Amino acid sequence: MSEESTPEKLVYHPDPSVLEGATVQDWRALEASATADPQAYWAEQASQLEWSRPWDTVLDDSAAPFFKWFVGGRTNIVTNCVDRHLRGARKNKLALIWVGEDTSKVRTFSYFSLNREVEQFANLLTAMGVREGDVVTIYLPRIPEVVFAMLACAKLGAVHSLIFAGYSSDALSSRIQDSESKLVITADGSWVNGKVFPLKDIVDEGIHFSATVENVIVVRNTGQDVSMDPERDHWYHDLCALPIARGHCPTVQVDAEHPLYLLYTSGSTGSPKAILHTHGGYMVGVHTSLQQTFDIREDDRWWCTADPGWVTGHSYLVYGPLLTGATVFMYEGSPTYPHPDRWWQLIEHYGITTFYTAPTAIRSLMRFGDAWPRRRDLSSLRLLGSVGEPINPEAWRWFHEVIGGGRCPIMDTWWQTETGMFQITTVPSMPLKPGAAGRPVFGQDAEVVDEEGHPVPDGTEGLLVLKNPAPAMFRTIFKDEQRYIDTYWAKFPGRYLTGDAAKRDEDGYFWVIGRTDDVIKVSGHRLGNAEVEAALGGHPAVVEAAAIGLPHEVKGNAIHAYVVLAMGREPSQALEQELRDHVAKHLSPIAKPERIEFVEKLPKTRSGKIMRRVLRARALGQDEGDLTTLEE
Ligand code: 6R9
Repeated sequence: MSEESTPEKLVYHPDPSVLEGATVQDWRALEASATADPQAYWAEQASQLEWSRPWDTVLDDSAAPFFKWFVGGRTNIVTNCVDRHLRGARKNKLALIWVGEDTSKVRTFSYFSLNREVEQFANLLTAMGVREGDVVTIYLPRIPEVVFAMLACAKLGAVHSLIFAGYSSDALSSRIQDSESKLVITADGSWVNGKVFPLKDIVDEGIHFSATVENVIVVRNTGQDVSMDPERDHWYHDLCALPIARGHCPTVQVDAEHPLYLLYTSGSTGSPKAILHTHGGYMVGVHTSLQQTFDIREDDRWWCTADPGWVTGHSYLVYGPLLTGATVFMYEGSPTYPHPDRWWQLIEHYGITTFYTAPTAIRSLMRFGDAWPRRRDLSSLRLLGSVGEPINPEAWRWFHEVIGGGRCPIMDTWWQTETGMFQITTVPSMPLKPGAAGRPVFGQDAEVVDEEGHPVPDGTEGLLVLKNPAPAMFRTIFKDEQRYIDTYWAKFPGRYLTGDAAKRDEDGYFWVIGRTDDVIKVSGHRLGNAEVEAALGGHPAVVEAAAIGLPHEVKGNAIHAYVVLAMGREPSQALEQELRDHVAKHLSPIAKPERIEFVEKLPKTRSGKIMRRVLRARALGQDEGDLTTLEE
């Protein structure tokens, strides 16, 4: 790869070898034609997949911002992730290689055996009464059964709702209640750095007062004793031994707009919202974006380190790579346990070719020095990827040089739970700029605007908006259409408000800066200030709390909280620790505040809204800005 230096930034030009046989050869031509007619472009992409009935209309925007894609078309994402591969040369190709935290545990599945597992799971779901449109909650760690369960739901036209297996029982319970699901799929536990995280116990607590849950399927993973309610709880392996588990299970053909999944994500205010994705458009968008950006080849071994509980896991650990017919690599554990070379060891051992991870992980591994990766042969790698937050140029260079051996282009993919697929990124043939996500994907257009919605000059920071609908974009917020309109479409009608600040440069590359709303990305995980505040507020010593994100060297952002104590409670280190643990227990360990400061009162507007912006400015020693609305 050649390097060209400009005064403020570096540009990397792809090595000509990257272009040999690449999916996108002439990106300028494709960009121009997709921009000229996005619908024709998307129709062309959709025709690469299987439909049992072709669509009549590519995009129906008559009820915008409620968009419909491939209207009249019928398909199922599983037809395209699994079934179609069974009819060709991929039947005996490896679909999934799974390695446990104990790396002596390895399970592999060809597309043929993946299908057998999915059919079995789907037969069991059918026997438990799961029908088209029903919501099934999945609370599983990174084990093969999470893939089987997701695909089994989709196969039947049921809607899965995954909950990150690091969320607490309170978070689980509110999501189950909101989605009214009758079935929960979980495991006895998950391995986290050599210790068991007790998933089943958390489920028991979380559904204790649930009015809807009738059945719980429990996958044996960690092997410790768990309590089983004989009426409600079923071991997965016992169910698999039943005759009903056997036999062919047809893939239900659904309308393109049929719901595929709900995924709860944090917003600016209140409780998490359920983002709704559908079969047809999502399948087309995810397939196209992965194929183009990571130029998936038949012999690739694709590793996306995300957890299935986040959108990256949905789109690019499970659905995307299976849609492209790739071999998915999945690792149960974390990158630094038991040693900080675990990932590099796995790349070497399994010959990973394409590796997609988050800046926070790169920064945390960088701290351990070059010796760990240098001991490993990483020459199988061909392409690298980054997601979840902006990647700082220092981490980019380390990833590029030390992990990618200076030869692997890095695709920095900007997107969101809402967009379902990449929206701003590069393809391997484009020049790269460390720290810039790149250009809007083909068929998309983006701009940076001021508070009034006027585009700002290149190089100026402003609000990032997307100008076109995209097939993989969410359709609505489940049970809250008004919130869907208000949050994303009301500020600048006709344009999608991303919630991020960005700059565009003179080459049309977008540099994403970070969230402008009350959402914090902590180690790439999306959390809401309000959720952390609610968790703190649940502790009897706390009258009021405010949570903000402050820059952190490894995590990108870390949570800092300000707490007003109840009468008679004294600040102490022990209490600070107790409150941090309280958040870990009642929301998630990933949400544990870095620091808690005890204060007499919080800065508020006259109408009583906490001014987090003021707290942030104070903590960073910056100008506090306009304080005219601050109460006396
Ligand atoms: C995929 C995912 C979305 C928010 C998004 C932005 C940040 C994601 C990024 C990035 C800079 C990138 N973000 N990718 N920022 N460069 N390549 O992370 O979805 O969890 O919904 O978060 O993540 O702030 O608005 P989600």
